[in-house]
Amino acid sequence: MRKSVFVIILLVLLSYFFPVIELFNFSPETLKRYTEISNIIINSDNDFLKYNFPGSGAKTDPYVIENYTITGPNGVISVSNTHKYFVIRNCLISGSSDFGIIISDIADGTAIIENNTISSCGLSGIRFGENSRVQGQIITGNLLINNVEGISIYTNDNNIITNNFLINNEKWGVGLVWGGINNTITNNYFFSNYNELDFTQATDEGSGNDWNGNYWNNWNGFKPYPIGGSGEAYDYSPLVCDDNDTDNLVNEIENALHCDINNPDTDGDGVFDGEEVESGTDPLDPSSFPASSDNSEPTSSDNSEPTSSDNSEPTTTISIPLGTTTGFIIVFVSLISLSLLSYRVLFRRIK
Ligand SMILES: [Ca+2]
Ligand SMILES: [Ca+2]
Ligand SMILES: [Ca+2]
Ligand SMILES: [Ca+2]
Repeated sequence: MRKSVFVIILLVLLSYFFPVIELFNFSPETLKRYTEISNIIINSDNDFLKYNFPGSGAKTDPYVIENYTITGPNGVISVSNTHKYFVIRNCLISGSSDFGIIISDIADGTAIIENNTISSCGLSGIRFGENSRVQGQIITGNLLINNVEGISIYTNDNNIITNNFLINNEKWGVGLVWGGINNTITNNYFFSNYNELDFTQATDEGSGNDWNGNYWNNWNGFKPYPIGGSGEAYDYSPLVCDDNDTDNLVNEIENALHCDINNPDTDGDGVFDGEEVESGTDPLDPSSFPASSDNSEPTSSDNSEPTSSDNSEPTTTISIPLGTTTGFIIVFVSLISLSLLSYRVLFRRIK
């Protein structure tokens, strides 16, 4: 009896050190819509048939790869060597060791990648592959958050990247790498994707690409906004957006993340929404906040009442809650004491 109590206590304490990383803060009702799958690998037109996707692959009736959840280091949607038309839509992909979605060598203008949520990938959330032809495709309405790179297009032309949310990706929100011409990158929302080399949120190593009309949270207000990389590109008409509650997160991004546009601290943990998103913590989860932040008292000066977070369906990822340093020390000491105690109890039993 005592032993099992100790085991339970130990498990609870261990879970503090090795917390479960919840991938998506979706309601159970919403999750019913999705099918879990380990990955989707299409390497020929015939491979579309293996998965029984709806559609026929015609331009007017593309294959629809929709409503899948894919998690873990081997989780990816990969499409290559195809001529059929297809759409990848409303998928949730998280934690891949390299790519969320990778496309290589497909027929021009055959792919639409829309409204997916892709987070915590070790390389690119979406990549159009190196040394392969991926041209005239559309990437729209996706949320790319906490990846190393948001969207990376390698040496390819005429792609359209629009209405995406590029949030807190480490190297860049969008990168046109090793070249690429006549790509259009417009009406996207860039927040805190800082390229360590030049502190801009995007990079362009090609020429003739159109970067006009995006939102950049670090734009200084003087046109134009410079894009990094050798292409010397600029956004000549950056978007200006409203931030109702002045938490540094504009309304459009708050809506994309299901935050409250009129409450600077949606989850009431004392840290503003903008700071949470910039730190990679969850603005909808009061147990997730930046480890360094002192959230002993709310930083919100207006005392708007906490939102009941209605029944919106959050799309943001949840990062690992680490707690405070003090909490860490207390738990560490308790864990050691309890381990010693349970060892002594077990040892006595055996004797
Ligand atoms: Ca705001
Ligand atoms: Ca807010
Ligand atoms: Ca908060
Ligand atoms: Ca939080």
